[in-house]
Amino acid sequence: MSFSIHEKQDTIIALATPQGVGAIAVIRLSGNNAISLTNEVFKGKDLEKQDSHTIHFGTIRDGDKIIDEVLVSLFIAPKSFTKENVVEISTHGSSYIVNQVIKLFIRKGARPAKPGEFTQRAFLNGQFDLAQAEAVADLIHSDSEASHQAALNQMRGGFSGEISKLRAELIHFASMIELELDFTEEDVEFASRDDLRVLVEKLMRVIEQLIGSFDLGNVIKNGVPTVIAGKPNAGKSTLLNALLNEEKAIVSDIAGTTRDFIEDEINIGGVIFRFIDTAGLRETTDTIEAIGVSRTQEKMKTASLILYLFDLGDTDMIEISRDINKLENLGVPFLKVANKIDKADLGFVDELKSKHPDTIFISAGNKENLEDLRNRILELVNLDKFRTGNTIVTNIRHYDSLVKTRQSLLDVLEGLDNEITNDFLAMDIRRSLHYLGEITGDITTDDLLANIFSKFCIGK
Ligand SMILES: Nc1nc2c(ncn2[C@@H]2O[C@H](COP(=O)(O)OP(=O)(O)OP(=O)(O)O)[C@@H](O)[C@H]2O)c(=O)[nH]1
Ligand SMILES: [Mg+2]
Repeated sequence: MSFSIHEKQDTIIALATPQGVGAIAVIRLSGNNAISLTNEVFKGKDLEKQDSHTIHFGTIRDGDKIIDEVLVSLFIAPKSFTKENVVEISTHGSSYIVNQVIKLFIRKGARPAKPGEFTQRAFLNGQFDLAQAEAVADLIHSDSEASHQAALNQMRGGFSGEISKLRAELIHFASMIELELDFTEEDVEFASRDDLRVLVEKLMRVIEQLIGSFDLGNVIKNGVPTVIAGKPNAGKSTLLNALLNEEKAIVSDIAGTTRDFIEDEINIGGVIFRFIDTAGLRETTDTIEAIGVSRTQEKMKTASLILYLFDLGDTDMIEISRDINKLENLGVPFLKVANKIDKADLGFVDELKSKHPDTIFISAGNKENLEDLRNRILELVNLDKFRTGNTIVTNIRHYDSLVKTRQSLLDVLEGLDNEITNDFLAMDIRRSLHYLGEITGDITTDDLLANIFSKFCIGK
């Protein structure tokens, strides 16, 4: 999907609200002719004589036939989202009406918008930079407080503003150094190497911090991968179901019930956790169960958090200590969760409390003490960063460009240390500028744009 010059001038139309029945539906048009086209089918005031940011009541007519009574909002270029003429038509929320109105406009010369085309136009017309445009998509798709915050920070300027500023300073150095190349005979220095180093080091600090935020960002966007692991029959599937409030996984008293892993998302305190119920860990001769067990071990390695679940009536202290030891060696944060408190031996519970005071006692079957478990899970994930409004990188594309920027900045620093010739120094700086520009959209290719905007939904 790339746009020809001609397509960029079309007036585009799409439903901006979700498909289906609702109280109202909003149809959006953008382009030079958005207002004149609407005027052709609208009976009410003459829209071409109205001010920007005004709303008008009237009817949409196909010839003599009234399709609907509507409200038309006008946004005259450049004071609109796309910086083009924009019209928003609020109709009654029936898909029949919406289809009739859109068809009518297409007959009059508008064109159905492609996915993300409104946002792409906004970007191309300088409404915001690329990182902000991508944040619009994230914002629409965010389904938890945490991902919403991250997207909002990014959309409102976030890190791209700071990067743009530093990039502009670096451009200045690049051109000074390139200028020196023209004066090789004379021994002139337009760009202070010390100042350049200070700037590059400052950039490095910003970049490092952003790179560091990516792990957290990723977790916020995709959910914290949390594996429930333990022996067969510990109650792992029961716990998953209890947390989900839904009978998602099969529960039975047959050891080895779960073989493939089952996962689902749960929102705890505004953070999405991706819970993964796994095959119980034991030595087994059953081939399929054995595959399940090895998958469990793989999942545990990549998890952000493990809930180590054991049956109080079926696990002795030696086993528990051995399992905990293994988990500590694995290096993934974990919680010790003792299940089936409802039928536990109280002596054993006391012993466990003194040996492992941080154990959480629950009954998955009776949904007992799950609130405590949820709180402890939330505590383990350090989310203070996003709450303080810090910028967090959630986008793999940005991460990739940041890592490449870091490398080329390191090359610049190394070049300064080794007093390499100006032409090489200029090249390393240009490379850093290129990768920085990829983040803010100062450097774009059609492929890159197509890739980003095709992920949007139509109407956005
Ligand atoms: N009394 C009691 N029974 C429970 C509790 N939680 C689970 N059970 C029972 O323990 C048995 C095993 O539960 P599952 O959830 O299937 O256990 P699992 O860990 O998923 O087992 P596998 O999939 O075989 O690894 C079932 O009969 C559950 O009803 C609990 O809190 N109290
Ligand atoms: Mg199970």
